[in-house]
Amino acid sequence: MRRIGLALVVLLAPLAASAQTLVAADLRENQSLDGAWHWSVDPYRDGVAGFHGGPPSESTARYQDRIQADEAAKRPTALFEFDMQRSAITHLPGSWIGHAPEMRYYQGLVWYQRTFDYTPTGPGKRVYLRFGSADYAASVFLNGKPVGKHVGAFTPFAFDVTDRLRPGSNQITVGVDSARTDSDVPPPVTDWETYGGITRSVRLVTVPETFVDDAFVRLDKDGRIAVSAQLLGPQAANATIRLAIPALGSALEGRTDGEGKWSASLPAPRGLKRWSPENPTLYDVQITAGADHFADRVGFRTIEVQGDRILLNGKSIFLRGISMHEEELGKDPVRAMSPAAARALFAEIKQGLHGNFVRLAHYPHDEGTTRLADEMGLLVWSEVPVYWRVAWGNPETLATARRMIAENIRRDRNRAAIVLWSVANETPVSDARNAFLRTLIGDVRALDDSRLVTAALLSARKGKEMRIDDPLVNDLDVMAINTYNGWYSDDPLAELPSFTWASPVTKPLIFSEFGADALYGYHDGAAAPHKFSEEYQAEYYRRTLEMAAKVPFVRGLSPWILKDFRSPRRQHPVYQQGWNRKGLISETGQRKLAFGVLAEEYRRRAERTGER
Ligand code: GCB
Repeated sequence: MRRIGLALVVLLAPLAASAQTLVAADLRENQSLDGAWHWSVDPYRDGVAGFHGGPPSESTARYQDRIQADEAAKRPTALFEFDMQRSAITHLPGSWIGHAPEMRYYQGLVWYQRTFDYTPTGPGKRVYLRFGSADYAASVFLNGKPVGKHVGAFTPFAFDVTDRLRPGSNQITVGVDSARTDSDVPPPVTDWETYGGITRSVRLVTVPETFVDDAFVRLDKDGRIAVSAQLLGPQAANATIRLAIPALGSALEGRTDGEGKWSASLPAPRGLKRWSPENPTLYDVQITAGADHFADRVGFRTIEVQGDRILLNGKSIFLRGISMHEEELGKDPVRAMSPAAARALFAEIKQGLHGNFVRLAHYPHDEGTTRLADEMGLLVWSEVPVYWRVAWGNPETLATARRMIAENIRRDRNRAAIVLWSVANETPVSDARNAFLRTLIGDVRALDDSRLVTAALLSARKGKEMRIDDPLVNDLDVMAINTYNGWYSDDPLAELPSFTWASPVTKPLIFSEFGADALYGYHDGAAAPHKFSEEYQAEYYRRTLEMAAKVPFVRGLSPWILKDFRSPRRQHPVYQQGWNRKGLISETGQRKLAFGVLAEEYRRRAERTGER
């Protein structure tokens, strides 16, 4: 059990509601709670437990439903050692590392509070309080009462608060704790910044009492449009339910089973325009059940593997990609990835690099980002932060990873752009790790049989022979390898093209990472340029691309990385200053020389395959 967990879970146990994902909640009727919130730092977690354990005292429990100043005026002897209503104000979503200079390296508990007005929508409705995500563990209180808790930084969660809301002013308090232990996912050491706090939108979402909680609509392997829906609520069982795609003239009607589930399919109409990066056609999809009208925008395409090729809509495709963290452009990012911020980065990939693919590393990104990929026509690799030193033998860790992967897939499986679910990144082979990852792979396949499963693996090396000798390749559809010869090794760059790759199976391979740091503006005109210069990075790209072009089963590339990103591990005072400099653009968006090298490679590839 995590540190803040214990006291809080005990406190919440009788009242905690289980969290719902609420698929396509961003398109439902909602009241945004983004904007101004008070915040208060609580490094010793006094708001969670008293100093001898047990519940916190009145003087420290931040979530009490009262105005401290009024209370203090009424009771001269009342003691409060906090005052949320007079604490500093910030704008959410966005990590606390930008709230104040002293918060820059803070990892721990922070409390947030705001009030909002609520007008009851009448009977027959339910209201959910939904967070896009909170990093890492969040405990939510409404009008002084606990409503639930969520662990994991990158997936949404929603609590039914219908009975907790009151007409007029309501008070919401959230304790967010960013500290992670070795049994968390990801564990404490990563190569990116922990953006503690509420980094995605908070909304009140109103639905009818019985509503479509989950709906998965896709083109299945047999070329049929398939739907699987789940109703929730008192009328969920044996209910009439309809699917309509008006622009295609398609409609289906059926009945849910005793558990509120409905699955059906219909032949894809002739007029269906398949989704692709060149023609990212999306259709309005509606599901009606009782009083509920569920809406989503869905693209239809197939993705499959044949031998060592990847087929999109039955046609072989090469993934011209790049990796990306969830970090907006600018000198002081706070992981506030608005649609505009995501669009600016995607434009660099689509128009700048002539790319058709993005690896959204190393965790689920904002749902607005994956929606944008659907709209702009960028194929997506989506992953969970099962990264480096995971506690493979710990059943709680496995449970966390399984929940994360399920939350991610449920949230996003209507996004045609997503073609690959990845279960892990750079995890050394062991029996415990293999078993852990096989469980995740099984979960992915059970939740979504319309996409490909991959994982970024390590490779073995003997001289210039590179081998993929990870038993997990047998379980994956697509192999992926991160390779850094010439950066983390001192191989001369001129030798990289003569490296060879051998695979134990006939499957497509993606080089899911390769890269070299370069400080924008640092030039080295020497014949053998130094590491960290733009020239070294450009030459590294030329030579690595040459090598990749010689491997016949390479079907995609997502080099590391589009933009320089914050990483506390990277402290070279001249070149890094807390940033991983492997970006093709700097943190403020200036293109380095290597950007042009990759853009030219992708332009030529796209021209050759007639994809532009
Ligand atoms: C990797 C990791 C990535 C790092 C990168 C690097 O292999 O997957 O998270 O940031 O290397 O820059 O070393």
